[in-house]
Amino acid sequence: MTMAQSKAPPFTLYEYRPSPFCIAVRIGLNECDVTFTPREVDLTKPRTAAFLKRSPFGRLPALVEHRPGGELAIFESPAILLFLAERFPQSPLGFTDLTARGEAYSWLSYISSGFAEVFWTTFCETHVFADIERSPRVLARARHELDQHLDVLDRHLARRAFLAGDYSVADTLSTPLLDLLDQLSIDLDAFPRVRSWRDRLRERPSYKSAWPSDDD
Ligand SMILES: N[C@@H](CCC(=O)N[C@@H](CS)C(=O)NCC(=O)O)C(=O)O
Repeated sequence: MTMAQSKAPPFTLYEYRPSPFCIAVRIGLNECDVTFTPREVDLTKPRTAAFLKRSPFGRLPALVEHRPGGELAIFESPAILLFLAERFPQSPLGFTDLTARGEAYSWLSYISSGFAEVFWTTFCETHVFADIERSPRVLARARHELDQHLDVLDRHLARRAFLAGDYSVADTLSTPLLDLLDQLSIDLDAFPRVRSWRDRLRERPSYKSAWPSDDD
């Protein structure tokens, strides 16, 4: 359980704790000061029919809001974060105006597609695939592309503290991915503004309380 009690209806987060997408949703819930029940799903076991109703492809995270008339289930981390931004407009995830909304949508979309794609290719080639599945050519190309993405991000962040100006859902989704950069031996000295951005994200209370305690 996390953060202070809120008046919001209860939520259940179905998660796989090491997943950066699940950690991003935890951070998002914390930003909204929402309490939730965590439910770890064992990825090695078949998903139950009840779970597949909530997340049709069996993937994590999935967030359920329990309402008097039934439940609302949302899957895909970007959709969950956008839902939280709309559901809790006064929270730091809420949009101040249409401009903020448009910019946050753009950056969230980019992080969840372009950035995540090249990031995962690099990550799988170095940490997930067995030796026989690895391709030095694919890895070299993905690493090169990842450096290009980081370079664009670094220049973008020269003029702003966060991706869309103010803190937004795009930063929430980025945070756990930035954490994993260390495992890819990426030298952030070459991208100092990305490093400062990551430091700012790590300073947020929502980040510090995103990891479950043993009591959870
Ligand atoms: N695009 C999805 C990705 C979710 C995802 O890939 N989750 C992984 C854990 S990191 C998962 O559920 N894997 C199990 C499976 O695909 O069956 C999101 O952002 O929520």
